[in-house]
Amino acid sequence: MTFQQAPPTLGNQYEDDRVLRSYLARVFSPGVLSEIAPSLVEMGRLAGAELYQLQLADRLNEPRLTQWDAWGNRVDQIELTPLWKRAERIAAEHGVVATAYERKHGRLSRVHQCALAYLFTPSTDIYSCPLAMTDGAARTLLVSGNQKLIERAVPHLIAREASEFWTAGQWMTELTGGSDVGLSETIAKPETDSEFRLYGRKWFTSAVASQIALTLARPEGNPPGGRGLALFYIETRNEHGRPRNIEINRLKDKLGTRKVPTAELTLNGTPAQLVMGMSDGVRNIAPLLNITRLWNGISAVALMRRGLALAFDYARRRVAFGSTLAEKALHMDTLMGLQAEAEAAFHLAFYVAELTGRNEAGEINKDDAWLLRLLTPIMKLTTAKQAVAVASEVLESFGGAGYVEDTGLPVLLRDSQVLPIWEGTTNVLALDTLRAIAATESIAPLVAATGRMFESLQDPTLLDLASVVIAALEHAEGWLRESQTADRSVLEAGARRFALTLGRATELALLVRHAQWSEGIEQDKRSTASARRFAQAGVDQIAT
Ligand code: MFK
Repeated sequence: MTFQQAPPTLGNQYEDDRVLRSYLARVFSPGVLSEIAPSLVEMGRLAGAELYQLQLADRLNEPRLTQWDAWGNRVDQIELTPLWKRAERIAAEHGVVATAYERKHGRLSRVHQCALAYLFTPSTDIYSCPLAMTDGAARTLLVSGNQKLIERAVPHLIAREASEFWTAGQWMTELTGGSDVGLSETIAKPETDSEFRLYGRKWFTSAVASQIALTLARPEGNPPGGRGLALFYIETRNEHGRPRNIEINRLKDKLGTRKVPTAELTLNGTPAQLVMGMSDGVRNIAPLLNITRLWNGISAVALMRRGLALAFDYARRRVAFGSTLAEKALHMDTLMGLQAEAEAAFHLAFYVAELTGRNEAGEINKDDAWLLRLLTPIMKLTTAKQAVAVASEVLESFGGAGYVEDTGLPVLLRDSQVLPIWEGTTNVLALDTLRAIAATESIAPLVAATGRMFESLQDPTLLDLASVVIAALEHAEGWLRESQTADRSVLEAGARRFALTLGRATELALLVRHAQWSEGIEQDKRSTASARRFAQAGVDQIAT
């Protein structure tokens, strides 16, 4: 009766993260890295200590909706949990959105911001959801050129003072569906040229406590379909904190992301301003989709990293059959397989962050712009699938403890499971991959980009792994050529396998490039080991 199991613990989540630190050392100059390092050390400290403890203590709390006050007034107030209130303050003060817009380090500011988000996310129970939408809304407004709305909202969306900080919602999904957004039924009735009132029901609106939202609605008389929708800006509450002709009907009872107040809404004459154009709402909201898809990928790698940090720590503490789990070859073989998946996913997510930063800084050429458009859905769908698989194995690596709620472990799996669903399911994004390729009808720029990644390879193992990438991309190219001449259904049926093949091949290419650098500069062969292990799990998914 004297045995007591030590729980897993976390250290500084930046200092302990070999993959993040090695990557940042490659992409940043030493001078810039020393400038940004204090922000990362501090976020790593918070994530491993104060926020993690608060997260465990907050485990049973959930947001609460109060629809009526004691005197019969409709108030529709949302009370967030203590963890989320703290997370909002920390996110603002540490610039988890702002860093990307302040551009202190040019195009690499996006990478710095994603590194902050990566550290922050796993200890804040998906507070990354409102932050992703806030970031996406800022980007969408800036791209829209609507000066009035830019001046009104963007300073709040990127504020560092918590009292000034606003978050944004992205209200797209209706009862007609979350994927086929063109079916949306919400109607916009004009009051002036730019001011409208919206009438309709939004069925799945995440983070409904936000101060503003971007949404789609059909101006009266517009044709059906995505082109007939227009993009609108809403300020959700009046000066008394009451919803502006918005009824919050209920909060969703979801498998995971339980801290996120996801709601069903009725818009009953909600005042809204036109952001740009009286049509093409789907195209105009695309910058928001692409930013939230980037956040989805960063969150996927962040959750994988958290699971593995706990699993590796626990392996050193847990004794079974005469030694610690860390001394068991089979246990460590299992964890190293997961590590390889997480590491490969990390490099793809951060590569898309690099491309996003270059695009935002106006420093991108035509081929890389195409690559960004192609790799954003591919990265989102590939990393999301990896996150679910890794989370499931992480729970198993704890045995029964991984299945018990008050260890704080099961939430990793439940929260990961949202990643392939929201922001475009795997199949919808696989079809988006075909849409992205339509202009070139080939993947030649991706083949050229991976070829450039292999230019300085010397290690024979890495050269072998490069040939795995080349073979997978050749197979994918051949399949694309053949399928383009066949019935459209052939192309669509294979789209998921095609997209996953491109995703895994690009992950391997990036990992191989990094491994060569790490061997040369850091004398570290761990990335090479991960690359080899990742390739063994399979890259080419195409069925002929
Ligand atoms: C952890 C953090 C993660 C963040 C959490 C945020 C939580 C938010 C929760 C949610 O709100 S989830 C709901 C998110 N919804 C989606 O992601 C929608 C999924 N469905 C799609 O993405 C469909 O593919 C789409 C709605 C875009 C299809 O609609 P349409 O009307 O059939 O689109 P169409 O006609 O193919 O494209 C219209 C235009 O948009 C085209 O341009 P053009 O007008 O110039 O021809 C497209 O090229 C363009 N477009 C579409 N997707 C694009 C894009 N452009 C750039 N990037 C894209 N991704």
